[in-house]
Amino acid sequence: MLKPQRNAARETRKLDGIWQWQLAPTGHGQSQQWWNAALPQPRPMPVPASYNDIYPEQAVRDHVGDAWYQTDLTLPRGWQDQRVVLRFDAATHRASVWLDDTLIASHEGGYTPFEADLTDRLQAGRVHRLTVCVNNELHWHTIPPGRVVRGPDGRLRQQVFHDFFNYAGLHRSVWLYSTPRQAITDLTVRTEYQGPGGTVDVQVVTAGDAASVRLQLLDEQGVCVAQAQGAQARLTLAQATPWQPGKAYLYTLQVDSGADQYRLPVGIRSVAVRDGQFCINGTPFYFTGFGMHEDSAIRGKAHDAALMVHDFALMDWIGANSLRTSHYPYAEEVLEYADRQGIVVIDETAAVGMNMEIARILSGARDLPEQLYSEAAISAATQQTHLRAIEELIARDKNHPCVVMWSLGNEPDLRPAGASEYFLPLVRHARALDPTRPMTLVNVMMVGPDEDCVAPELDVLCLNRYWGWYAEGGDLQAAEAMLEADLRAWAARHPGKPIVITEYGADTMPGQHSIVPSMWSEDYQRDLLAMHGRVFDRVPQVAGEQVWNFADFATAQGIVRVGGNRKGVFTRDRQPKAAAQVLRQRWLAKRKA
Ligand code: GCB
Repeated sequence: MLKPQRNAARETRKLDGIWQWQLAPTGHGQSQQWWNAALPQPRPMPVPASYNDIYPEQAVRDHVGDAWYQTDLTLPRGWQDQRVVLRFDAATHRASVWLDDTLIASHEGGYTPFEADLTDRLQAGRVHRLTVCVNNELHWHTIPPGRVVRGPDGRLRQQVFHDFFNYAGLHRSVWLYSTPRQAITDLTVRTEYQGPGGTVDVQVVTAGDAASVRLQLLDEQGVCVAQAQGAQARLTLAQATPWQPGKAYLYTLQVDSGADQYRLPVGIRSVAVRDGQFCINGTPFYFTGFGMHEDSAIRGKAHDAALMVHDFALMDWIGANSLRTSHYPYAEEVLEYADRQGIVVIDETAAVGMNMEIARILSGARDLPEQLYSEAAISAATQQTHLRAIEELIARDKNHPCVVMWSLGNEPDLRPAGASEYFLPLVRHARALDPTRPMTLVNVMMVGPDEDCVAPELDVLCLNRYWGWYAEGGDLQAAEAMLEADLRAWAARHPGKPIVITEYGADTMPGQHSIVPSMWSEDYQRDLLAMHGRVFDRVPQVAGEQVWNFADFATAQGIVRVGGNRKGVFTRDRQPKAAAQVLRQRWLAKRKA
């Protein structure tokens, strides 16, 4: 799916700003047909934003159900003869959209875009009413899964099985954009770098005449270095400048179909797993960086350009070369920026929380179903939602050079019966959609190397490890031995597969100090991360380290969280904890090596 853009053939208009907004129980507004008129008792709500922290009210923060949004929509001058599309970059977790009294779109999944074609629906000079109902409920068949229960006082409560706050709303931009009627509707590029040359395979989907499509590849100076005619072509460069981690080079693919145009940044690079190493452009790559979250005060999960640029600057400062979009697809702007900055991305679906042991701890629920993979829990319906989530992720992000691996999910329990029947078809489907990128499914500590039934099908073993925190807490000496034995067992069981530690860390209260190893202190986090670095250096199969987490982030309330998850190397307002300096020394040294 192509991101809207402005060029000689296309226009864009963002509908971001202050919308009318009102909460309602699930289905209440539908039964009263709230799209037919102004919302009954609206309040102002910024878009994009999570609505949860905008008003200081528990009923808003912990709302379970629908959130209605409304604004005006007019056809911009000069768009009458164009194809006109309305696009939501993200509505969490699902949405229905009405133009005046007509339902024009519905979408499931909180972190990928969806569109409605409004061609010939908008009348010049008329003010149309745009109404959106966003629902935040998570159930067993949704991605991520969750459960809505009724509390003793009769109110609904959302139980989440994952460790981040269930922020909801219109999290990303809303666009109206125009294209010519014979539009370019999709574009796929696949690149290979074989120094000094490279290739760019292009496939264009257009409603117009495919034969008249003209492709030009421009270098950063705007000089055309390769061209071809037709909707499918290979562009070959005898001399190519590769896209490299920390040293991004972006060509521009200019597609001209006669009627329509599109300009796509293209990084020429190869990704492959070879001889147990993760190779970018044929050179072994070692991941340094973080599992992140889209999370900040007040705006919650909304995309914010200032925060993003600042976060990337902090990553550069600390020597990070990569991030994982834990635990859902991030805003496309993040991937575009990573493309430009040369930051390597592991791109993850929102499949997090398929694990009863963790769900019990995080949700406090004592009556969860006994069988994880069953009709009562993670079922064939969940698998269908998951499949669509994978399709939408790949459709959106396939052209980003920064994306070097797909992560199909985080920490599912793979021990119970039904796990391989659930996951293996997903791995195979994802591979068919994109055979060019390695595939992973992030492993949880409790599933050992012999129990992980999906690992044999994966290219890279991504392991989340909490030695020194959830196990051997406070005892770094024991943790060091356990971690090393653990990694060596994985290396022995799965030779030839690179291991990336995608999580390790310790909750840390800034300002807390201790001379002897003490959990929650800054000193403990610093020493725990340093200990992990020593172990990683001793296990040759380790191909990367991503600390959990970049910054402190909001979670549901509970007895294991103090004002959220505190494993950030930075605080939620992006101040460094003591561990930041230790990581910086290690990663800058690796960057130089
Ligand atoms: C994990 C999860 C992550 C949690 C983290 C923690 O294994 O993948 O979502 O936030 O542990 O801090 O417990």
